[in-house]
Amino acid sequence: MSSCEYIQYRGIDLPPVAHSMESLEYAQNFSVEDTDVFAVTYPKSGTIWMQEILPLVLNGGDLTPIHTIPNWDRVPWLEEKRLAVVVDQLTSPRALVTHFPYHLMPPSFHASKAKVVYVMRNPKDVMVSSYYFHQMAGFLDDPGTFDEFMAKFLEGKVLFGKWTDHVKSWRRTELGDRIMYITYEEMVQDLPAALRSLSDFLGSNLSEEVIQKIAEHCSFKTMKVNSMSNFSLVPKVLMDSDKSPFLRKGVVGDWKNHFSSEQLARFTSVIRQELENESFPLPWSLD
Ligand code: PPS
Repeated sequence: MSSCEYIQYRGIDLPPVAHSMESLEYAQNFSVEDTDVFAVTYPKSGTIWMQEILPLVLNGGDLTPIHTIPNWDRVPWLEEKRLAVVVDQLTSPRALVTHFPYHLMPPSFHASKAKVVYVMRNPKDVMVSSYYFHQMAGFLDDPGTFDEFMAKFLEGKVLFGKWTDHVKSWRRTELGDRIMYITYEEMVQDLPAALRSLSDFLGSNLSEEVIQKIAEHCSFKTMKVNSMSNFSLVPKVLMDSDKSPFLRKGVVGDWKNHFSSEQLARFTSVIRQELENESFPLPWSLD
């Protein structure tokens, strides 16, 4: 099994192709503005989908950004090296993404009124998506067998640590109406409805016509052929879509094609135990 060198940062492992100690320091010193909007996700929960959606919801449906700017520069990751390069080109209101758990957000975020869209996805599908991503991404450890990868996922020995720690960290009553929770599953089920909620949350006041237009341009099918969004501009040595495309299946419940009944029982028992004292509702059954 091939393994990669990762940067260790405050308890999490990160690939040096995207992150450096300087970029992480930059994130900590980043000056968050009140008008900023963060899409926050545990990896493989719908990050690039929100990177597609947010600029359009914020700009009234102008497609220029998704047709001319690669997603990593259009809606940069707070913790990645590219932010410092493109920060001056971002127009207000700025949209950013981050995989940071709550406690790693910079001080200026806490002092600001910036809004957060937290996207959560069924952890079983997150794990399956991540398994294939580890096969195609040359900068990540080989995942090994599905069973081996499941063990690493449940122990949190994967990028950005445990899924349960991440979702728990972002359940913050102090954020009040600055945070909106949405699930990948809701977006798959009814994207126009999800866009209406986002439009309300962000005060965009979009017409139904614009909602439908955004839904069409942010569909899996359209994003899969958009070179600004499908990572086809990335060298094959870093992302090999012949092994597995980044926009792989885009469905709910692919875990059913991968989990044995023993793996399902093990996975469910760990997640259930780690969420035992949490009161937030899960939109899907853990079983
Ligand atoms: S990353 O690496 O953390 O940025 O990955 P992330 O973007 O969070 O997650 C990738 C998964 O999201 C799916 N995806 C979509 N699904 C449905 N519709 C649209 N438009 C869409 N865009 C991205 C993508 O296919 C990955 O899921 P899987 O299950 O692997 O297909």
